Amino acid sequence: MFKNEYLQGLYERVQKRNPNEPEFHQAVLEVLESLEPVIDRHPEYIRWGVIESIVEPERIIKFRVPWIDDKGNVQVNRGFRIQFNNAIGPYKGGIRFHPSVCESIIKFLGFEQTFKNSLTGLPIGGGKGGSDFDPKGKSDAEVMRFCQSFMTELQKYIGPDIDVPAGDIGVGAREIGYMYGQYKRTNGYEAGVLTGKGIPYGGSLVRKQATGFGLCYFTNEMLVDNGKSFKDATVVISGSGNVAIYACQKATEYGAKVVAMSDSNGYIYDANGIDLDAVKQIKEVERKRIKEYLNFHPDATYGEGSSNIWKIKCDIALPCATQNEISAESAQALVDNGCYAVAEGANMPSTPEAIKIFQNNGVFFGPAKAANAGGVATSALEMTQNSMRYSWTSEEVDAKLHQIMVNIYANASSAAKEYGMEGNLVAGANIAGFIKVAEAMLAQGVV
Ligand code: NDP
Ligand code: 2IT
Repeated sequence: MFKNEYLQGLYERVQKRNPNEPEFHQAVLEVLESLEPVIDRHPEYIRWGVIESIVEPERIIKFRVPWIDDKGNVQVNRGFRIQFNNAIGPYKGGIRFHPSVCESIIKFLGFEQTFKNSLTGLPIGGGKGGSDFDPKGKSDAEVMRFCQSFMTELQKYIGPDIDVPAGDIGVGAREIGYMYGQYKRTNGYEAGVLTGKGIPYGGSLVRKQATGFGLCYFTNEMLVDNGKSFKDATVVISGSGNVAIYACQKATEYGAKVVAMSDSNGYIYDANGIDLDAVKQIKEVERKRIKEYLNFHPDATYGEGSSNIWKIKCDIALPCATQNEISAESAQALVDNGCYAVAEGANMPSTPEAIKIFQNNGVFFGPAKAANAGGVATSALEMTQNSMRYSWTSEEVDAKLHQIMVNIYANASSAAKEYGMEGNLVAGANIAGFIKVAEAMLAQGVV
């Protein structure tokens, strides 16, 4: 699998040490593959065990989260926070509430977050957390009690200069608000301990939009660099949550027509272009299923099965739902239908086989670590504003976000070129993200 014997051995050790964690293995394999040319030039990374250390989380916190539902029954969930790497700044990364959450998923997310955060150019380390709690169908009061119990334990381990959680799947402004309230009850006022807060109590303008907007800023750079643009392009976006909604908004502002969105049950297709106000009403206000879109637009169509969205003909695909949502078969369908660009809003949405199909067919491919870094970058801008006790305007935050995404594209592209893999942004993002963390680890002493 690897040309380099050391990397082969290391990958086998990672598999053995972390049994039954396929998502974590997948994320590590992709990074290690990108590092083959790097360690030829930097034997010190092996000599000083830097790569060996980087694949091992600094700390894994795993805890019980008991809470009481509306019927008075005790429910018990499991909470996680994985503090992966703080070589360049406090641990930083989202919290995911979804029934599929387990150690493998939080570990892959924390691992990738380390390199993503490095790519932003801002001083943030990598971490991730979550719970197997399912917010779907729960009352606000149940979500509040769950968040309070979750934070009662988590607050022991976080702080504005230690570890700064934020949102991810199933965690938006409502959940962040409840968790922040509980943190304040236990520790007193500390604005910078969480990001993605509501605007009235220390949140940053544009944080809500940042991942989706940033994805489109990145994609625009990638398209323009290859003689294409969003203008008049047909776009398919999976998911209909935070990232998908604001990707749809920005792609449309760039002149594209977004024709399909989805949730975990199925997808909607609207040949006239998605009516985003309807999607926002269904998802952000009513918290209902995407199928409800037909009540707003009876001329649109609904199909069961979220992966069928990839069979729709499009120029550009923006996967914004979840890991491994694009299989080899879906990737082939996209290629066969003439799709020429894919950029990942979700974390690790393309399987390794899908990525190979895109790369072998000349599809411009923007990997998650680079393409979706706008969310965490704006979280870091929220931390900055909290520290300054000051707020920037929307225009100021948006301009900084835009510049960060332009820089990420430029750095990932130039790292790919420098290491002989021009155009391969997977390798470029992994290498550029890795080198900064590796140098920081070496400089600070490795043990
Ligand atoms: P949301 O909870 O707001 O939305 C998630 C969307 O994805 C929903 O439409 C959901 O459908 C769908 N989805 C979730 N799980 C699955 C699944 N197993 N199968 C099919 N569809 C699924 O989350 P976000 O928009 O915040 O996150 C989406 C992705 O973007 C995730 O991969 C996240 O890690 C990543 N990301 C998020 C950032 C952020 O700032 N929020 C930053 C960078 C990356 P349903 O409602 O049916 O569950
Ligand atoms: O995957 C991600 O980058 C996020 N969920 C955002 C993390 C953050 O700290 O804003």
